[in-house]
Order: sequence, then structure tokens, then C-alpha cells
Amino acid sequence: MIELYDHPFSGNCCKIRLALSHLGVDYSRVKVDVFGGEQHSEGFEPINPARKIPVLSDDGFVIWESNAILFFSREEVRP
Ligand SMILES: N[C@@H](CCC(=O)N[C@@H](CS)C(=O)NCC(=O)O)C(=O)O
Repeated sequence: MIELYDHPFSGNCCKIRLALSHLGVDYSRVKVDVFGGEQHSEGFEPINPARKIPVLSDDGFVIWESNAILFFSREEVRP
């Protein structure tokens, strides 16, 4: 199961959604209230210690930094 931690107004998240859609990858979105500071909560720290979105979780494998996520999402790289 693939989850994208994102926010609708984030350009870095938008590019991940565009890529996943282009690649036909099934995923669900987890909205992080960045305007309310949810990325600084204790619950978010283990997801991304850098406290930023986007973050992609693929069956427990967690990756952040939008360009790294784009690289990981390519068909030839994904397990
Ligand atoms: N270099 C990072 C930048 C990530 C980034 O700045 N994300 C913003 C949303 S677009 C964020 O999480 N901002 C919340 C904060 O900085 O507290 C990437 O490309 O993923």
C-alpha cells in the first residue's frame, strides 16, 4: 500500500501526484496540515525528521524529498 503525505496547495506534492498519476500508481493521500504546523508534531517526526512534505510510504519503506520520490517512483526503480 502506497501513501502520500501531502497537502493540496503544495507544489512539491503536486509534482508527485502528477508523476504517480502518469505512471498509473495506486496510492492514497494523507493530508498533513502544514499551515496548522502538523509537520512539527511528535507524530510526524518519525515519518520525516526533516518535518516536510511530500513523504511517500510504500509498504513501510518511507522516502522524502520530492526529487528522490520522483526517482523512486520510476517503474524501473520500484520493486
Ligand atoms: N526540498 C523539499 C522541500 C519540501 C518542502 O519545502 N515542503 C513544504 C511544502 S511544499 C513543507 O513541507 N513546508 C512546511 C514547513 O517547511 O514547515 C522537497 O523537494 O521535497
